Amino acid sequence: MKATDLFIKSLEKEGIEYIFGVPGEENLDLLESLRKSHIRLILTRHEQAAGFMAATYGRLTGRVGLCLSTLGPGATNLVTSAAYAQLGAMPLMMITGQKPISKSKQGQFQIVDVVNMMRPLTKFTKQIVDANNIPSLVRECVRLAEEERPGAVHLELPEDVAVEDVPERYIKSSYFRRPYAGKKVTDRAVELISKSKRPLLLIGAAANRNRTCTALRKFVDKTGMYFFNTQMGKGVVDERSPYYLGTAALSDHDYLHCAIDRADLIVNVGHDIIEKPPFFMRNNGVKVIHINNFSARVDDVYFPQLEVLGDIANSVEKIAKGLNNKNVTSPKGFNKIKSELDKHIYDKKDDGRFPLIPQKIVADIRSAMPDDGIVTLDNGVYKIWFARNFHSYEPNTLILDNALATMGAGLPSAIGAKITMPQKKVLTVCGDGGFMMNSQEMETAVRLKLDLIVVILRDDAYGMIKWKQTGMGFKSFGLDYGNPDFVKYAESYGATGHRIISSDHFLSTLKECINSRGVQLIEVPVDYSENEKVLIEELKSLTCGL
Ligand SMILES: Cc1ncc(C[n+]2csc(CCOP(=O)(O)OP(=O)(O)O)c2C)c(N)n1
Repeated sequence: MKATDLFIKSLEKEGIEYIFGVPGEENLDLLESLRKSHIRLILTRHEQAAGFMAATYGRLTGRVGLCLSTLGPGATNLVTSAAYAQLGAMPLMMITGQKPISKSKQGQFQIVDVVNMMRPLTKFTKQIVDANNIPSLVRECVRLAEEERPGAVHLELPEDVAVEDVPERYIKSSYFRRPYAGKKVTDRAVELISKSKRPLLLIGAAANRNRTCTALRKFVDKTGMYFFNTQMGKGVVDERSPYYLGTAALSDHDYLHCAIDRADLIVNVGHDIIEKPPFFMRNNGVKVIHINNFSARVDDVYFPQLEVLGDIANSVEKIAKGLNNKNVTSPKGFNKIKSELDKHIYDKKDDGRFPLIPQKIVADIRSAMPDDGIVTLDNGVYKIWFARNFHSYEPNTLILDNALATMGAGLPSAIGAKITMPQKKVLTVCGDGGFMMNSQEMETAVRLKLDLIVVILRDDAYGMIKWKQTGMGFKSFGLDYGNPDFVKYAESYGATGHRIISSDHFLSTLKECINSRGVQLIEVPVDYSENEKVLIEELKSLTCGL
């Protein structure tokens, strides 16, 4: 069998549905094998975007997402997506081409040591030097990418290995269960929780798995323990719950921290410090129980006193059971704080201001999107507003990156989400800066005939950095730019463009777009004076006298 046929067949046996990518001449044998396969090639306009799409597929399904590029420049373009998947714990497999190992007539043309370039960004990276190893390497890559903590893996396929003739054989995945935490440690957790006067539950990214969501929803209902989440843990438990205190948009000194500072115990389910810290641990401060698949990385801001390691859902279930006959005292301490928090965060009167304020943009998107609709975010200051003000009702319905926090991922991850879950409404929110970093993927979305809503918040600047610049007391400098006419830009791709011209116009346009076919781009002028007013001035005078 030709090596590339064996490669593609091995991927088929792993259940791979899509390969996102930009082929180069070094991938042409693989492409020919792919042509004969039922795995669908999703051709993109940039390798980075292909990586973001594949990683998002991985994030939403728990199964590895695949992307493809050529050697040298194609592979270097995958670097950011590798980091995105690796830091964000998304199962991603990258396949890159390479010149023949044995002899090449092209000298060192386009040669970069891709395998080593990928080393700090992946769980595994290897050049295939013998096609006989393809079945085991594919299995090993899929296993590693999907296993907790999920992440990125990379295989390089040189042109001469790609055409080797090899026997057909496959390696099947083994049946396995993740190890469970022992009774001694879950009993210890039960004891700490039951002795605590003001415990709080923290829900992080690794809790965003089906079984864990179910276990946590039951845990909250049963114990009445108040909870907050990290940005990547949004939606694990329905945020309409009376026990939801908020999402850590900032690491410190936000309203939510008034509650966190009063807790004497934080039960951390699934947060690890690769995501921006939701709060800082301090010596002699709050105690933390770390419940995760793996041990905590110790850090100046995170040094838990107890670690419950093993399958998270199982640990949560065991602790819930252990708490059966014990009192959890949390509700008394936090109900007043919750109503105060809600008042400060959500009760911002919309005075019909135009350009729109971020709070209004968030509220309109929430009210227009169905409960299970998926919103993906690029990276900009609006991410803080979404973290604070957007209620997620279901797991993985607010897809944002608070680990690498890269710009440019919003549109590709929305495309990846729509391909993965075509039955769901998908909307992306991008700043004008982040959108323009991968806006070429509008063509991909239009070509694939996706129904997608692209909201661009227009402030003609790198707003997030402007906010930080102001916060640091510097004068405004170096962060303003111009933009294309986004409506015409959308139309030039065959998409539909809308420009918001008044405050009420946004919600009605959103509703229209959600019920329309094709790619709908909405340009929304945004008034970011609220960043300074609320996120700097108001929080500066926050005293937590709740
Ligand atoms: C690839 C990348 N480059 C730079 C940054 C640093 N950065 C974070 S937010 C931001 C500005 C984002 O601007 P925009 O997308 O317009 O959103 P806004 O904050 O204006 O809403 C920058 C430059 C980053 N996170 N990622």
